Amino acid sequence: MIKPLVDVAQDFPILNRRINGHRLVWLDSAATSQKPESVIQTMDRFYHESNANVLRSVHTLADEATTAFTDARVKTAQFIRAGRPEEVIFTRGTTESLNLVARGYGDQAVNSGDEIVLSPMEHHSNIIPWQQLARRTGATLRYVELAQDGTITIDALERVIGPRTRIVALSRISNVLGTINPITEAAAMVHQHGGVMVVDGAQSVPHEATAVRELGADFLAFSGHKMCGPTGIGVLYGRMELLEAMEPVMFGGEMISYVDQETATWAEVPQKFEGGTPNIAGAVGLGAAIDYLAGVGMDAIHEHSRTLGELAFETLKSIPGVAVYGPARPHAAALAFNIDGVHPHDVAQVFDSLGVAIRAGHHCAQPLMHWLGVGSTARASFYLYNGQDDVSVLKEAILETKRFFQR
Ligand code: 7TS
Repeated sequence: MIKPLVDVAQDFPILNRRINGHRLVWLDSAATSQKPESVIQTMDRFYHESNANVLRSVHTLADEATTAFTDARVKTAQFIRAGRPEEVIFTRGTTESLNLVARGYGDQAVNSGDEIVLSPMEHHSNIIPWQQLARRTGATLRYVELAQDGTITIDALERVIGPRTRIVALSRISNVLGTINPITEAAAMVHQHGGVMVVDGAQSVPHEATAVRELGADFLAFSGHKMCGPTGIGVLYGRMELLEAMEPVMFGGEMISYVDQETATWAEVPQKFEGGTPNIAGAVGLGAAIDYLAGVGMDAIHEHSRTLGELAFETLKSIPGVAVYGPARPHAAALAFNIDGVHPHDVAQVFDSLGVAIRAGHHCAQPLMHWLGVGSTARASFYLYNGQDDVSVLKEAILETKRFFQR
């Protein structure tokens, strides 16, 4: 019996809620995770006791707030094994981080005739910034071909990565198929041609131990809210020499060194990219989320997510009239499926009546929906507060949905 990794009732008060007369079963963590009590309390304490703006004033609260904010950056850097804290730039989330790379790095490094390599399984936020970059520069987008089970093979990477490739941008883990992509191999190929590897870690950083340099990531984007942290805070990691060469894209207070009426010079990295008052409480909350995840252990979380993902895959595969997408194994914590003859939105509606929260739709991955040949899917996703019970509830909810629509 696979149990949740944590004391759910104590750590996640929201999961004690009852929805439509049933225990809330949260199978929508790929959209956003629930927040542990420790994160909620840390943010509460920050606003109750230490709130002030950071990196400017010298009074006691400013000092406390600045220390808390700076500590959060240090914790985040250690969590992904960055070389130094300054390689962590705080953003609003994965979307903003990827836009920042495409603008700040892409506009300088990419020229007409260059190629940007993506995959059809990318989230829209790892496609559209590159489409826009290609438009601005005259570069070409190339898509790696997916194998039948939705995986990316080394051969397929070799076919698209070449001397013209300036950027390869791939998710480490798909938010729809649960595929775990061969980033290290892709990075080695693009590095051979002098290009850079951009990793969308929105689904992977919450679920596996991340070591950016071993992974081969030159840039890594992720969001706090999918890893037990608050919304509105995210990270762009970048290798220091790339960040130093990169242009800022948000201009204003705190990102400058010297300003006169006509010109300005930039502050050092990371302040250069963090114009304006940052999301201080968000960063502090992210620090608390990292403490919480590290306390449980990222290797244990990875094992748990994979075990539940694979169990759910097998369980759903054995139900007649249910299509399950993505590889059997390794299968990460997100699982897309359809029930024959029932629209995914109707599936989600019946599930909600049973207290089960899933997402239905295109999951911000329309090119992947085209590749799958469907308009949309239902999706269940798991995290450390889910257990085998929840896989059983998922199966029961599917059987109930089938009965409901057969009546
Ligand atoms: N990349 C991936 C792989 C994602 O799963 C998401 C969010 C993003 C980027 C964007 O992250 P954001 O925090 O900037 O919004 N994915 C989902 C999802 O699957 N359902 O809701 C949001």
